[in-house]
Amino acid sequence: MRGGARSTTLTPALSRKREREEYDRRMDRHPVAASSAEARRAFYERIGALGMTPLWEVLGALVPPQPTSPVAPALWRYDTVREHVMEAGRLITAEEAERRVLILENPALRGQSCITQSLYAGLQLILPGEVAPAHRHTQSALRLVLDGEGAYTAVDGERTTMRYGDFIITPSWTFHDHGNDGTEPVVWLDGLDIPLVRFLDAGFAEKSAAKSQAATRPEGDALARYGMGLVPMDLQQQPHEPTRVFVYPFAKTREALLGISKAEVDPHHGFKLRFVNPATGRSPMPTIGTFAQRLPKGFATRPAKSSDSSVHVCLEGGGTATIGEKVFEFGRRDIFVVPSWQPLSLAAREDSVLFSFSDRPVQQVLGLWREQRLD
Ligand code: 1HN
Repeated sequence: MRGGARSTTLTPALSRKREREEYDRRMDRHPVAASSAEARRAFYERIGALGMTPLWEVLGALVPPQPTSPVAPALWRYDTVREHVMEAGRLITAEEAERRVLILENPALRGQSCITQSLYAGLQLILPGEVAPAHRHTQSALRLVLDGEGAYTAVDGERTTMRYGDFIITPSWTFHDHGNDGTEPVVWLDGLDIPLVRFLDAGFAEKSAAKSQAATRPEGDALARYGMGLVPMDLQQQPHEPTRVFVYPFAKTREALLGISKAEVDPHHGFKLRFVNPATGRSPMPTIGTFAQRLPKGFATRPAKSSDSSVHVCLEGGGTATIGEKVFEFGRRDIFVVPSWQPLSLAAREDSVLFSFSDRPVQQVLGLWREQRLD
C-alpha cells in the first residue's frame, strides 16, 4: 500500500488535528486553542488601550457582500413643507441667515445635515427685495427652481433669471449670490456635495467684499457661448473641469425629453437623459451627476438598483415610487430619496417629468458604480 493508507488509520478528529498543526506550521504560528469569550474580551481591552481593535469582529460589516446603506427611503411633500419654508421667511432675513434654507435631513441620518451619505439637500427661500450675499466655497452646488418667479442667481459675474424647473449650477470656488427683484417669494432646491467634501476634509470658503457681484457678462452669455453645440475657438477644457454653462433651462430639457419620446422607451428608466458639460460630455460637475426623465402617463418602469443613492424631484405629473418595500405617492414639487442598492420602480399616473441627482460621476471615475436591472 502507498502513503495514503496511513491516514485511513487516523480517526477524523486526529486527522483534523494534523491538518491544523500543518496549517499552523505553514503559517509560522504557534498552535493555540480557541480562546474563551472572556479571554478575548480582556485582550480587546488591552489592545484597545494601544489604539488597536480586532478586524475579525467587524470584517463582515466593513466589507459587506453588497451595499447596506444606512440611508432611509423618504419623501418630502412640497405642499406640506412649503408653509414652514414661508414661516422661516418671517423669522430671519436672507442676509442675516446668509442662506435661508431648511435642510432636508434623511430620517436615518438626523443631525448630519445630509440627505444621503455624500449629498446635502435643502429648500431655499428668497423674498422680494432680498439678497443672499456673494461668497464662494469648494463645495459644488445645484439649484432646481420650484416655486415663484423673479429671482436671479449670479455665478462668476453673470446673472441668470430663475424659472420653474431650471437647473442651475454653481461650480466649485465660483462666487455666487442670489437676489429677488420680483414680487413673489421664490423657492428652489439646493443640492450640494457637502458631506463628500467634509469626508475628504477638503472644504474652503470665503465671503466676497461686495454683497452682490457686479455683472461682468450679459445674461445668457455663457449659454450662448458654451451651450448651443458651439464653443469659443480657443476653449480647452480639462476632463475634470466643471461646465461653463451654468443654467440648463427647463424649456430645453422638456423639449429634449419630448424629442426622444418618439423612439423606443427604456423599460427600466423611461425616457431618461443625463445632463452634460457640452465641451467634454462629462457630468456638469465632477461630484454630482444630474438626470432628467420623462414617464408617459400609465408607464411603469421595471425595478432597477444602482450603487448611487439618489435624490428625485417631480417637476411635472405624479405617480408612485416603490423603493425597496416602501411605496410613496408623489406629485409636482415633491422630493424623494432612494438609498444605494434598493430597487426603485416608478409608475406615472400622468405624463411626468423628474429631475434627479447623485454622486454617480464620483463612483464612475473610481470604478465603483454598478447598476442591476431587475425583472
Ligand atoms: C450655499 O452657498 C448655498 O449659495 C445654499 O445658495 C446652501 C449650504 C451649505 C453651504 C453653502 C447657496 C448652502 C450653501
